[in-house]
Amino acid sequence: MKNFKRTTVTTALPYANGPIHIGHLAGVYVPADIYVRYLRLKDEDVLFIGGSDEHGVPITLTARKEGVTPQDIVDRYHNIIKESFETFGISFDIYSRTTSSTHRVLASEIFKTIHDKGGFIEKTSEQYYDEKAQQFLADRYITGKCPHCGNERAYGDQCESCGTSLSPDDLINPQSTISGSVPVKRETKHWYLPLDQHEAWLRQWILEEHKEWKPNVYGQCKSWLDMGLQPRAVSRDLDWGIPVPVKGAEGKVLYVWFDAPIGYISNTKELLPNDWEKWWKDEDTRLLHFIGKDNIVFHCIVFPAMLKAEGSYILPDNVPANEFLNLEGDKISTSRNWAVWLHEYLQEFPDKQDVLRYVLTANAPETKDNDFTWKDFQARNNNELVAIYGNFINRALVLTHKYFEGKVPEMGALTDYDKQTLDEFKNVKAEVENLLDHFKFREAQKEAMNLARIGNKYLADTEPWKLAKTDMNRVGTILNLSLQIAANLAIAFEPFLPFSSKKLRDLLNLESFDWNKLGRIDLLKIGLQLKKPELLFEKIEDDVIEMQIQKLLDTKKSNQLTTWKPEAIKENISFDEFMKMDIRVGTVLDCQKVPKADKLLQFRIDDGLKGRTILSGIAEYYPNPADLIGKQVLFIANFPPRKLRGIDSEGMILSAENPDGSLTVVQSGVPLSNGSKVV
Ligand code: B3M
Ligand code: ZN
Repeated sequence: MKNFKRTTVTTALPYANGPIHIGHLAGVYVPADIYVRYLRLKDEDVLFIGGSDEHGVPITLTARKEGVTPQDIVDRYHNIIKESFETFGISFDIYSRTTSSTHRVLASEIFKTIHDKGGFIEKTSEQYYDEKAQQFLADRYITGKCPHCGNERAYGDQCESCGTSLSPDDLINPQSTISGSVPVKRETKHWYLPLDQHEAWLRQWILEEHKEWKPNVYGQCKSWLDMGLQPRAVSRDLDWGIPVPVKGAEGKVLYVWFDAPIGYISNTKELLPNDWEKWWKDEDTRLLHFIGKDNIVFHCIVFPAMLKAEGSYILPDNVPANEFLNLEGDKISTSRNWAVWLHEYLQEFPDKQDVLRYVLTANAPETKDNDFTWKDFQARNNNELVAIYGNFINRALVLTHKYFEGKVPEMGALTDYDKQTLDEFKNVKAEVENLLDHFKFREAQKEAMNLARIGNKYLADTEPWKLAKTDMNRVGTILNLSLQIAANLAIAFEPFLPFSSKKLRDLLNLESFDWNKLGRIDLLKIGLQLKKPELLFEKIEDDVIEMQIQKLLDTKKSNQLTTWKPEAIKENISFDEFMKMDIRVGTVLDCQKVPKADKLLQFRIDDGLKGRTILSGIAEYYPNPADLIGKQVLFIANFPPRKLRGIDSEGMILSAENPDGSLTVVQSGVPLSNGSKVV
């Protein structure tokens, strides 16, 4: 690899259209933060850039729905998101936003430069226009019938019912969501980035010169390139965004995906007004984009083509994109509220940022989609952070306080076992480095945890508490070595678990702290006073986890209710067939569970005649069957009698099926005579 002088690290700019969740953190921000912290610990020159993406149609839709301005929406979410990142220790050098004036100016300048160099093509096409509202309609602003599934409220870009991607022209009976009127086609001019003209160098640059990119990234680029690139519109007819800065572009703004990646550069410029260029224009700078897999094409193909067309910028050296994180087996979804929101996590698990960071890295979706479950969260906390890392640190500190008044004891002669332990632990630095250098964060964290395992095992095997009566020199050596391992852990875990590392560093009074010291056993000087032990991690109890699981179950239930639709109607029947059925009204005289039959309820019904017994398989939905006594129900009276569990059942009680599959007995809402026919 080339020897770079500095590294610019960017993370995808989240849309300021909602808070962020664990999927964002796992896929983009935690890995990027680990990497940046690692470089900083090695004393390398690195800049970590983040910010909110504040343009685009969805933000205008949210604003319209709430009756506020798009600026109100982005102000609200920018601040929530920024705060979440800060609290989780995502150590940006700057977290700014694409509504900043610096950004507006720079994005316009870059557009103009490309424009003046002839880097765009202009094309006129027909698009839907709302004559009443006097504006062109973004795809999302048009609804109509989906040609695939018949859903009447499909959007111009997608049918949310069957998931098909659509274009507005596919919709049957299109309607404007702004005025409700039927939109008409009108000509409009737009600027396009002719990606087809960039294809040759992109092929060479990615497919030949960047074979080291992660297979998921390289593979996606290859399939885009193999399909052949098309010109892409970089302007839109919209009133929210950065105005297209050329003549004849009134009412048009830059497409959000044109301005958003420029946000990386403008945020750098905002931070370093006089010194930003070397981070973006110097060939000795290594540029890295951390993103999720849905953004690969924009970062590997579109943005590089923009930068190339502009002419003065460097291109990314790597784009370590991740796959997606699922939640308890289902895709994370904002609209279905299927997510663990960071601000909510912090309320429910205050000060446990590192636990989430740890679990998300341990399960990072680096090579395939992965699943977050609360049980796994609990297990990793209790069995790894508490039982291995925390336990080791606590024992080393407690024993030092017990036998040496909390002062680092002298190290005597090392035994073979000590040397063997040291050998194991000496490799850790090189291995963690190698893994981090290749963006293999989960493996790297596992390796750091191994260091804790080594320490934990060392203390368990040497049992210094048993030697205290006979050989204090030996106890001193064991504890010295253990404390040195603890100091190493504080360094090794700093990129992953910065809060715990800081705490551990304080406990150990560890002054000098950098990556290059990793692997050494002279980090703590003899006689150094340590602080009183404090737990690094706490056990998480079952009831806390059950509560989180219940919360998700509740969400699932309410989603089922809101997305539920009645089944399609069955085939027609004849009037005669209907007349054959004898449905009657009756009052429940008695209702109880049939002994030893989980599902059956036994009803005694007053049918206006001699009365009858009916069994019904609904016991699981009626924990208190007696509640039904006195209610008037409907039953099929001419159902052939049959024996169930030795009881004659004479008919069938009518129940309705609920969205969750449970059954409820249909009751008459008005008093009727028992035995009345339903016709
Ligand atoms: N806001 C999309 C997303 O959040 C977009 C990323 C922009 S990165 C320049 O997935
Ligand atoms: Zn559909």
